[in-house]
Amino acid sequence: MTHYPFVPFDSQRYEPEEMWRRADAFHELMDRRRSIRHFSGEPVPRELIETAIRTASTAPSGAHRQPWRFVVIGDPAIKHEIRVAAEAEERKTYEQRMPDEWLQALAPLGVDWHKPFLEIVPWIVVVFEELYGFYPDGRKRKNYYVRESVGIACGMFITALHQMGLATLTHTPSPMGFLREILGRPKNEKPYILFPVGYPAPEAEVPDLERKTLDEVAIWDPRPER
Ligand code: IYR
Repeated sequence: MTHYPFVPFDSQRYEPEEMWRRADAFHELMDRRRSIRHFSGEPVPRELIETAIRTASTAPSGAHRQPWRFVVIGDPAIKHEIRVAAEAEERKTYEQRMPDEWLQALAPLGVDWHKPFLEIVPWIVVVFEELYGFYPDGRKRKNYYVRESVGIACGMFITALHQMGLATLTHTPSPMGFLREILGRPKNEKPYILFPVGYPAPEAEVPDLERKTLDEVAIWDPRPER
């Protein structure tokens, strides 16, 4: 096994004041991010999506395998096909597969099986996890921590979109196998999540949610009795 050559780390150090400023500004920016279900059909330049994918692809990954594929759909005919297939699965999910407890959990959010945004948005980005790769001789090459790696990359994708003023939604039409077929992806790739991407519709509304407080989500130096 050869090693990567090691090079000096191009680190960035800020004065304390500047660190506070950046930390607060970034938190304020991210605290305004919301999942949006009402999109505008206004076009979004392809280059912006490219840059968001480049940013996502800087995510850390198991053994640096970068086991993500961002499949981008701008063609209205393919978007239509995705909408029809997603709504068929979602309808079954909402009407037959979801237990009552799940339906009750979703009720306050006002979501249902209708997914018109899949045809309205300028871009759909379907992220696939690459379950394994291949050696040059064709043998399967294992990937590591695929779900974790792809999840992190997706978080960075959402962040990149928000930072440039675009909106998205983490949509998981379930089961998602139809996406591999419609998009003609190979067997070693599995659909992970679908992102409709665009500008929010001017009349878009979001549920007035509260986020958990820091105390609810962060635990410092716990010392359980042993
Ligand atoms: N995948 C469905 C259902 C859904 C599930 C959860 I958990 C949500 O937070 C929202 C929706 C859908 O995308 O509608």
